[in-house]
Parts: sequence; structure tokens; C-alpha cells
Amino acid sequence: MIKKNYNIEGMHCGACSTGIEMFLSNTEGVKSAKVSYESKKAEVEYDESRLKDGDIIKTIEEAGFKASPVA
Ligand SMILES: [Cu+2]
Repeated sequence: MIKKNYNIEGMHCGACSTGIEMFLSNTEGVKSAKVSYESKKAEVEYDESRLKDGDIIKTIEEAGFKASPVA
């Protein structure tokens, strides 16, 4: 398991962050996802043998938002 942080663009309320959390949580290989509307960040814990950085970003984009890894 690996834990990574992402910056998220395009959220305008707490429902957006909850929606992204649910979207990520329903993704196979994701163990946990915490999204903060206040800090515009996501903390995702996932199985690195099944998912890559780019898969997490793609999943967030599929939910309708822009994501980039926190350096
Ligand atoms: Cu919203």
C-alpha cells in the first residue's frame, strides 16, 4: 500500500469532495480516500501493484475534476 496526495482543481463545495471520495473508494485497488474541500487536496491510499499514479488522476478526472500529484 502506498499513500499519496493530490491537488484537485474544480471543487466548489463539500459535496464535490464527498463525491470524489465515493468515486475513489469504489475504485478497485483503492483502500481509502480522504478529500478536503478546504485544502483542495486528496489523500489516497492504494495498492501500488494494481494502480498507478496516473490511474488515480484519471479516476478523479472521470469524476469531473482536475488532479495533479503533490510534489
Ligand atoms: Cu460541489
